[in-house]
Amino acid sequence: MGVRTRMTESEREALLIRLEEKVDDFLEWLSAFSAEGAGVTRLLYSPQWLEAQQALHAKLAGMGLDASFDEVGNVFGRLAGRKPELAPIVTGSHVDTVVSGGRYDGAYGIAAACIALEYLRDTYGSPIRTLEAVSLSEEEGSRFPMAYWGSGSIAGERSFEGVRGLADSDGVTFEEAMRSCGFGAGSGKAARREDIGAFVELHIEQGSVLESEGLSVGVVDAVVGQRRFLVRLGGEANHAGTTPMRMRRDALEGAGAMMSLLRGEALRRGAQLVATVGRLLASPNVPNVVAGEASFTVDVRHSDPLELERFCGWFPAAFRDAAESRGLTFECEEWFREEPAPMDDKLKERLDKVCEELGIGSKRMVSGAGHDAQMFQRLCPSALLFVPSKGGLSHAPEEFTSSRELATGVLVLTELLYRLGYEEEEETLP
Ligand code: HGY
Ligand code: MN
Ligand code: MN
Repeated sequence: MGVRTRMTESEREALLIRLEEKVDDFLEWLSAFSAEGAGVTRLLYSPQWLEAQQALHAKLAGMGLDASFDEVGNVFGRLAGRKPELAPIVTGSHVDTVVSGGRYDGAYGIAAACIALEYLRDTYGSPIRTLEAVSLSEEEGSRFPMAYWGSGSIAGERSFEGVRGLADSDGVTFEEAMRSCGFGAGSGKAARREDIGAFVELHIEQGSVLESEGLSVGVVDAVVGQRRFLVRLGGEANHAGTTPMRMRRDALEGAGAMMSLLRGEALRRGAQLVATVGRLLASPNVPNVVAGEASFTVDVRHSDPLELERFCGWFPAAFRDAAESRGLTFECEEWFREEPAPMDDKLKERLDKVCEELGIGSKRMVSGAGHDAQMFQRLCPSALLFVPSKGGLSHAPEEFTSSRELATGVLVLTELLYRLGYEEEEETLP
């Protein structure tokens, strides 16, 4: 019944060529909604973000889907099922990006969702069970010290209360930015949902496992756990020329020493543990002044919650010792925590089967990157599937996945949605 049994090899090849073109055009179009500079920058509630969400809303409506916003700015395109009483299947990803990111992270899952729903509707008409494409408002945590705002609001893991008082690096508050785009409490349809039957996210791998093994699809077993921290060091700003080395309280040098400690211990704890300092600020940040203040972020990940806990118990104590030996004040604040999230077993088995029947090379794998699917997994059975990233590169303008690899991912997603939406009548999924 699905893509495989319905198509000859040449028909499938023709479909893949069509999908290649559709995905490339969609990503080219969406990547234009970006701030100036290298790569794609589309931060939550920025002008580029708003233009993108409004354009996606219009595109979904133009495809004949029932397009809508919710109160936090998630955009949905709904393909109504013949049995509205059956729980809908939602598929999509996040529209926001990191600063100077690539054009695939998040955007690809949105493109795939739209293209899959359009293909299924045009080929098979209305599904039995409602299918929804979603462009989630935020996942990265790039603008405000909070992440998964879109999926977290749907899953009930984020709230307007929880973001009160947050501000970006320019001092713009979350509330101001959200209201400036017309969103916020009472602005429209509630974001919180409890009716979703299953969620499926298609995403680039952002690593090099699939490419190195020559495979087309990764079926994610689990998403690693994450902890994110902000470390603040206080020393004494002083003259770079007249302050003897032993009399300095140099916050920037202290930060450097702590980063070396972090790297050394992370290497010692094995490949599964990753620890990153992605943002470093120094003050007054001028060449001829010993830095009086420094702050930096720490991002730690592991698939084993115990290992994650152990490492995040170790580094603050080690940093405090390093600060004290330098006469620095030390503060360490955890602002983000996500536990490791296993994906739904039955959906994983379905995806294995789809890949096997379509003759597409796939494997089970752990995701080192966080994804919206791990938030939805708290709400409903969720699945996450990957396509290869060239050189394992991501969160950079050079991020790349070939058209054929992108199209193959869409084919697998479409087949899964066909089986869930057109073949399933049972009340419970998946
Ligand atoms: O940082 C991550 O893991 C994801 O790209 N937000
Ligand atoms: Mn992503
Ligand atoms: Mn990302």
